[in-house]
Amino acid sequence: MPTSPVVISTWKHGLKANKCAAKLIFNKEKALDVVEQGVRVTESDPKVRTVGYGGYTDNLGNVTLDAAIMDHNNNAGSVAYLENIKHPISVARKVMEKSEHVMLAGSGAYNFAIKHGFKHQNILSEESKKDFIKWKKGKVKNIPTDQNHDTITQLALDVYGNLAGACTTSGLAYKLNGRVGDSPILGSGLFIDNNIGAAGGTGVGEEIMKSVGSFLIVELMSQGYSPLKACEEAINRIIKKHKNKIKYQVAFIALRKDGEFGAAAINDGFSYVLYNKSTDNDIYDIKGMQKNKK
Ligand code: SD4
Repeated sequence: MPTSPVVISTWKHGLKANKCAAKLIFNKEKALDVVEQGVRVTESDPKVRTVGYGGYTDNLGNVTLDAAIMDHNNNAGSVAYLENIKHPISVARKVMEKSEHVMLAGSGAYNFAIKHGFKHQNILSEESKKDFIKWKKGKVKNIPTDQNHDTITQLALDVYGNLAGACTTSGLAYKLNGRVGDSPILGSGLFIDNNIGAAGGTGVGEEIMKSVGSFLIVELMSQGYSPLKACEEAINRIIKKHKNKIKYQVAFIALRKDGEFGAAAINDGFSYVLYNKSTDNDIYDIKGMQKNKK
């Protein structure tokens, strides 16, 4: 019997990506193709300042991209510190399908992409260049939270009952050159177990990596936690480790094999977009779990 499809994406800006993915999944496309096509919408959008083309730079003025993709057969691919390629998610998929490896980084990832037909492209937008110059002059101290934590992570359950996920980001604005976040690290920014469920993260990657958040959530679901409770437990563990008020954001989304979903965040301000049999790409705002609000 066909499964009722579900697509869930992080952040309000995930709306366009979710709409694209929802259309594909409704038309019985496979979850893997759906999430790749879905997040490519965000990678192309220069208005989304922390994903793909138009993303904020690192501290040297370079746009460096991280991405990962995982399917229902436990196949995975990822790229880290990839420069001058517009669609890192598609390179990640190529790594998964055309190499014997899971992860490629830096110039190796770039050369692999070029070898497989991707075009060298300048992905530094005029706006990101101007912002970098302002930041260099000390005119920009902090990027507002809502503009600096918007990795797109998208999870999908297709009509065949299979799960897949993708996440893609330019990482933290003005990060130290060479910094890689959670997004390309399997189990941190993304994890899929087709027998259980899928999970993905967004926000400060250092915290997500140290808690191996996405793997934790899938593992908790395998122990009987609902997707919501599993996301809350992963967030709570981060909160508990910090005695002081946490000013930054970390958020997780989860999707179980049966279509049940959940999300949780440290602070207010996180939202996700959902498509399923009862919701047509509606945006849901999440209340932060931290008691001592920033
Ligand atoms: C990272 N989690 O590189 C990603 C990007 C993000 O706040 O969500 N930025 O840490």
